Amino acid sequence: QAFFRPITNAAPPSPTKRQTKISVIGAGNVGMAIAQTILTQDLTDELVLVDNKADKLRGEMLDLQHAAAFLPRTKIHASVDYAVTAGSDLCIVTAGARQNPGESRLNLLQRNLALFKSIVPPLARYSPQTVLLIVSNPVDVLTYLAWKLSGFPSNRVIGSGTNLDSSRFRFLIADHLDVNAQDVQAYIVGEHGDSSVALWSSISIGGVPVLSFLEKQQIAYEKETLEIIHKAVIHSAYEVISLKGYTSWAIGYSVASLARSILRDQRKIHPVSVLAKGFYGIGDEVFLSLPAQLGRGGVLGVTNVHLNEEESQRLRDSAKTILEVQNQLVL
Ligand code: 6V0
Repeated sequence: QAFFRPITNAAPPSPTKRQTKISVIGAGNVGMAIAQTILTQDLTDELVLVDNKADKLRGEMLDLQHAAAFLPRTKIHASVDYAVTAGSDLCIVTAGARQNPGESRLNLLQRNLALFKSIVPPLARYSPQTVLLIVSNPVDVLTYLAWKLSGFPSNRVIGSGTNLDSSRFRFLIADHLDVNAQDVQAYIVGEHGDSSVALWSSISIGGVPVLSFLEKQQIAYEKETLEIIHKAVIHSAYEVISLKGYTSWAIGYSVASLARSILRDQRKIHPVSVLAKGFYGIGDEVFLSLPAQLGRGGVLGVTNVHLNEEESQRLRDSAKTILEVQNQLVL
């Protein structure tokens, strides 16, 4: 006897309602923080986890499934086999090799390249229409590699880039001025790393452009103070890692915000890593963060923010830094 008795004359469910599916590759600290934020924010109908450590993966899957009574209903699957990702709308890659003591960043990158060769082609094969969102570091170069390895158009390959750095930046400015970080419009662009660029000239709070306001009111501001805030942003990841061993919560929220903008077609602007060739005087095939509008098709466009001469130069230098690493890779 069935638990529910079916109602008579029921119409079948509408065939037009599409279910959304997100796959997260790498069930480590970052992948799991992203997965849990996606679940609590009800962003998908189906969530898939993939990792190469079968036991840990199953443990993480069960642990999330056991929260079912407290969460919106989401089907959660996990497998070491990429077939489980078939038909994903969004694939988020957080798998990464850990840096060995004394290992150079370049050597680590070379190992991550080998790893991406085993991850990206099957993702692209099982979900040819998916948007790829890369989180593993160094994120800009790995996003470039994912673009090459997938053969996807560049609008469907995105790196989480400086979306997180910009949130740290907005937090620090908000904290400094005692305002709400959501009212602070401020972008860090360029490399997700030491050569990132803070766009001071375009910062506004509640619609008030900050630097020109200070100048008009003849309020002196120290350039060093601005530099200290930017340096604090660059230093934040190192600080969190030295204190707790890894970063997770902020990157979890940061990537969930990108997933929402993409899957819910929010057309929201995020500083993320995109193919930068042709923008702001960058002539090379390099991925770095620019304020980009995100929607169902991935990257819809890049905002034409006004950069002053110093900011443009720093952005081109940042592109050069990434390119130098990229060119040393043996593909
Ligand atoms: P972690 O906790 O070591 O997790 C990595 C996971 O990847 C582990 O569970 C591994 O088992 C798994 N893995 C390794 N190889 C494979 C493979 N071949 N196939 C499938 N899974 C595999 O690291 P953590 O989660 O802390 O960090 C993951 C990555 O995110 C690192 O590269 C970080 O540097 C990067 N981050 C990027 C940020 C950004 O803003 N872009 C922010 C934080 C971390």
